[in-house]
Amino acid sequence: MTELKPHAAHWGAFTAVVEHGRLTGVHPFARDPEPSPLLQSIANAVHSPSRIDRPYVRRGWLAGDRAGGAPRGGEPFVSVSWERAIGLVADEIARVRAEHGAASIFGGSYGWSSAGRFHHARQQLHRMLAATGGYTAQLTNYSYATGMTLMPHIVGSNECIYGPVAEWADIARHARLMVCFGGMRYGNGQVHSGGGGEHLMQRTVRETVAAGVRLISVAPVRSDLPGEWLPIRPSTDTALMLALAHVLLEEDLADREFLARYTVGFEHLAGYLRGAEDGVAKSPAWAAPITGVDAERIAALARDCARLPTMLTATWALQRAQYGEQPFWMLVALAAMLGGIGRPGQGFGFGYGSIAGMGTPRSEVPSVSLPSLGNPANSFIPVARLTDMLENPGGEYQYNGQTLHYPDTRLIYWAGGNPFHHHQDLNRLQRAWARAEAIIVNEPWWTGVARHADIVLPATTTLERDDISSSGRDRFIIAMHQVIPPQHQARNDFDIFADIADALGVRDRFTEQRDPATWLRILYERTRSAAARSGLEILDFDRFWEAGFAEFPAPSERVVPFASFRQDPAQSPLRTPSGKIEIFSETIARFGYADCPGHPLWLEPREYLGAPKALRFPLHLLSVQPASRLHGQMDQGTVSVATKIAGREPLSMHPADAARRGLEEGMIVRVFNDRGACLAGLVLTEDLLEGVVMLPTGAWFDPLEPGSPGSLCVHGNPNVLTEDIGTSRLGQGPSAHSCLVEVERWGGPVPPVKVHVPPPIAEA
Ligand SMILES: Nc1nc2c(c(=O)[nH]1)N[C@H]1C(S)=C(S)[C@@H](COP(=O)(O)OP(=O)(O)OC[C@H]3O[C@@H](n4cnc5c(=O)[nH]c(N)nc54)[C@H](O)[C@@H]3O)O[C@H]1N2
Ligand SMILES: Nc1nc2c(c(=O)[nH]1)N[C@H]1C(S)=C(S)[C@@H](COP(=O)(O)OP(=O)(O)OC[C@H]3O[C@@H](n4cnc5c(=O)[nH]c(N)nc54)[C@H](O)[C@@H]3O)O[C@H]1N2
Ligand SMILES: [Mo]
Repeated sequence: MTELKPHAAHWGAFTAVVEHGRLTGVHPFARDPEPSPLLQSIANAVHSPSRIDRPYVRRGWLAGDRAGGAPRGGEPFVSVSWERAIGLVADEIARVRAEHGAASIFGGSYGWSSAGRFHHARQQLHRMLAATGGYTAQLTNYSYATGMTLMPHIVGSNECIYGPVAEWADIARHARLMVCFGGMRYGNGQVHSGGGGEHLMQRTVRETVAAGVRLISVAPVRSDLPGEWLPIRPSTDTALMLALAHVLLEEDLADREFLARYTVGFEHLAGYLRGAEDGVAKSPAWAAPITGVDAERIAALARDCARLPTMLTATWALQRAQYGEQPFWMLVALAAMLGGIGRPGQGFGFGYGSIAGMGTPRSEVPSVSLPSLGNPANSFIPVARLTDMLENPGGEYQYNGQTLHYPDTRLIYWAGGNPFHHHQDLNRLQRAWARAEAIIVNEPWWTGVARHADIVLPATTTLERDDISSSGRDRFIIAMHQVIPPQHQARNDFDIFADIADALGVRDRFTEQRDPATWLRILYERTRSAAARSGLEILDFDRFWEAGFAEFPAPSERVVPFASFRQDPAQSPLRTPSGKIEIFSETIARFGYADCPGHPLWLEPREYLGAPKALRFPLHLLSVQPASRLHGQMDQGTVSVATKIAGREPLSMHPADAARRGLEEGMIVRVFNDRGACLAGLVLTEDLLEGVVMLPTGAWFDPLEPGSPGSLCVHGNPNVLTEDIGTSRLGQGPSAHSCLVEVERWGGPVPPVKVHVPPPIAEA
């Protein structure tokens, strides 16, 4: 018997085809103009051998080892009953809180979880830990931590980063030039956080070009953007933007009126551009050797920007690098010099090439989401300071003008995220990880984080429960009907946490005495009421559930960022100290951070092609988002597997770089630096700047010797290579894109990839 059921993932809505209790296929949502090919990976991921079939405990831990002794990952697991597992978890949470305080439980649990907004693993974990006494949380995200810490100082809000940003329709109508730092990766446009009914990136870009907008992609990689490619060395965009600004200044092309009326501190930047203090004019001739972009071309681009109505954008990737504050701040300064901010389709906005739904019409109705419970511990770290925290209990550090101290972490609980996917310098993480006394993970699959845990609880996937998909960047809310029964002994995170809360005596505080069906109805109706208050009508819950989706009508008005500010800066000031755009920020200057002073400037990263270190490691590694999966999710799915070379993640390289090293297409290579090494399969392409290599994130961490930090990853996870440092003391964001490597032929026998089947299991 074949059944069809509506469902959704971060990579889109679909109809699930179910036969005899198994998912056998998916049909893309009929209303989606550009459904993601990633949908094809779901069926074999859900039914894959890499599912965790029952609760497990690391053998040494079960025998009483709490000191971390052997680094995790190298010891077999022992299966236990659900009852025993819940008891162990509850006892350990109670013990650690009693002995060390709530802040010693690290429950930040960063990660994307899955699309369903009720069974959102991370949110559910936070609610359980809050209900039972508190935990240390993580602030901001890996995506744009640095940008979102900076922007409130500069423009008073973060909409320019995550939206709403200027709409594509306005860009098409009003801009004539769009300069895209980081290009426009269509692969990234496959994904909404929370899932979405519509993917439009390719169509909107096509329509923008057809409307006569000239698109320029400034990037180390020739991206999907139709139009001109201006290749640039990674991490040097700030130098290019400074040189563009220098031309505008010296040729009197800057909009002085705009700068005077809407900004503060331009004179500081102007002095810096002219070299008032350091004697170095930030001219195109200065920027050319840094960026690899010809000086004439820089000057011509500056003149074009001044002559044509221009939109400036940068991908979030630019700020995931050391000093990542600078390109974002400088992009705002450059847009201010051009004077288009607040006009339809001009100015600046980030992330158009980073994720689905940026610049497409959206209604200002909050998405369906699970409310949080207040965290009694009131303790947090900036998201990417994970290893620093584990290494320095009590240690002092700076963050955005504050002096803070790391908590003394004893217990780590992760649900819905994978630090062995997302964190930088995994060998360093692995050593620091050994310091915790207990690590508990809920996961559907044997991912890196599950393999490096003490207690592993098998979670259901979205297909095994009812839920609702909803994203702030999409017009559709999707009913996610349960498609298949829970696989093996998997349980819903909500049920797992309800039982843990129960064992700790606070079940009702966690559940609020509601079952999942009641929660779904309540969460949906909250969004429906909010919509009604904005005059928007959507189906009631029962009709929504029956129809499989609800749709918001397209908003009647377009979003024009900074329009009211432009119209009347006195009446509609920005939420910055000056009420204006801060090209110089007194606040940031007062922090006294040499790595992020009062105005945007060029700071030389430790790792980029111009750094001394490039003599030893002469290739700049970009670990971009994978087009073939979502982060580490569905790495075992058909789409991801099809891209691998002899089972390894593909590393892209320019043919000239390959020739210099005697490498050929399809070879297995070793990618290395002084932090680690991994294997990869070589792909040659002229779509990369020479000196740059690209290895997408998401190949599951597969060390040759599990449990031995520093061991070769045989699969191709770039985070064994990346450096784990904050962007600066201001943002403290991840710096994954600042990474130099060398590549050589792998001469030896090629070890098998073992990470897509379960780790060793021992008899109890
Ligand atoms: N080098 C480098 N590293 C990067 C980046 C980069 O550009 N370069 N990008 C960074 C960015 S922007 C991000 S957002 C992060 C992403 O990092 P993560 O969000 O941590 O990556 P995911 O693989 O999506 O991890 C989500 C995990 O949740 C699990 N999961 C899914 N559904 C459920 C569920 O219902 N219950 C439970 N318990 N678990 C579930 C999945 O199996 C998966 O392992 O990576 C970051 N890391
Ligand atoms: N298919 C798929 N889509 C995804 C994701 C996924 O895992 N899979 N992840 C989602 C998530 S969580 C996020 S945060 C977004 C991330 O979105 P982004 O941060 O935009 O993603 P990246 O793919 O890291 O980089 C995008 C482009 O930036 C360029 N770039 C990198 N460094 C530099 C530089 O120094 N200078 C210039 N000029 N360009 C540079 C590269 O050309 C690269 O193609 O993607 C989202 N979309
Ligand atoms: Mo992200």
